[in-house]
Amino acid sequence: MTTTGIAPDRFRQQLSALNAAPLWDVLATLVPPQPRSNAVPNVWRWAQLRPQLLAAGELISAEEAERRVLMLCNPGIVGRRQVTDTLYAGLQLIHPGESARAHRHSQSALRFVLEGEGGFTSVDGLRADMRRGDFIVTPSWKWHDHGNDGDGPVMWLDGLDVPLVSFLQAGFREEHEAVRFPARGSAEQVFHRYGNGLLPLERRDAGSTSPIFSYPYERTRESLEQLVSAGEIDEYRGAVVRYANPLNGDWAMPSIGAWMQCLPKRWKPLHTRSTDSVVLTVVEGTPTIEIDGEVPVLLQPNDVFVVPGWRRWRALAGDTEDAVIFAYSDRPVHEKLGLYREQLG
Ligand code: 1HN
Repeated sequence: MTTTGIAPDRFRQQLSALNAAPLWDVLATLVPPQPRSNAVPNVWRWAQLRPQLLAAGELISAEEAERRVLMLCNPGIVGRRQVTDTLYAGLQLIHPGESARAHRHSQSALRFVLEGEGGFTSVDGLRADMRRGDFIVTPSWKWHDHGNDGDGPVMWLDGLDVPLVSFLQAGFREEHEAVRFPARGSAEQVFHRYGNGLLPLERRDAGSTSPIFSYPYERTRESLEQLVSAGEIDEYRGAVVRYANPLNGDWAMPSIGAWMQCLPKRWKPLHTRSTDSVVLTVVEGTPTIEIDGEVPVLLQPNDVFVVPGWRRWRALAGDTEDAVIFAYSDRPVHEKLGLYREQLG
């Protein structure tokens, strides 16, 4: 009994009927002393998923599926449609001659090309050819369709901010009337206008996503190579570059940050932890991921790995070859909200 004579259970029932509840029951979980991601560290093996993706290719066409994708489902998250608390990841397949029809949505997407020749994606009718290791952005609300002019399957990793946009209930989606958005040009045109350290004289472009939407691996690899030979190695991430928006120097996408790291062989980085959750895949070599409290995981090319936020970790190359890792995370959101924290060492 309390001083007012109400039994605690009765009190909670009365509150519940009034759609209210006592904060003191849940304060510690509502405002935890430090982040506790629902996601768990996990590896998706390319050797296991590639055959399943090809099997999907026999079950359904890209046209029927709209997007023929295997979602990567974090085993720690109920509902299993997301790879971290805020991010989505999937593996997409497109066969020669197929079309993934034009649509647009407010969710931002990235493509990281894993395998195949002749694939392409178009953003508002500007075509980007897809080669292994290329990073391609589909900005929020831009029309996009994919195709394959080659003679074998093309596969890539999709990264989207779907869970974040669902949380905000800010999602819209539209189908284009045509399968393909009318062709207008190529990603190279855009590079010549906004890349090369050159920009249009007058700034008429708004928008929070980089106008450059294709970052070919050839150029990224060259930059990493130069950093490694110049000895410009970050103690935590090796030689590292992030994909940038040339208009403001920010991340290429407003909600997802992406970068590429080259870890020299036999080199031991220091550990870090940060509030963002990271999805990574291996481009070259066979790096090991060490996360505190977990068994180290040796990765093969195209394996996908998730490091949930606020876990102390590092990625290191083996003894015989350098490793190259592509990664994306929700870091830009943490930064914009003033929530980003990291602990180095
Ligand atoms: C989407 O539009 C694509 O355009 C891929 O290729 C994956 C996952 C969720 C929602 C939209 C694409 C997607 C997606």
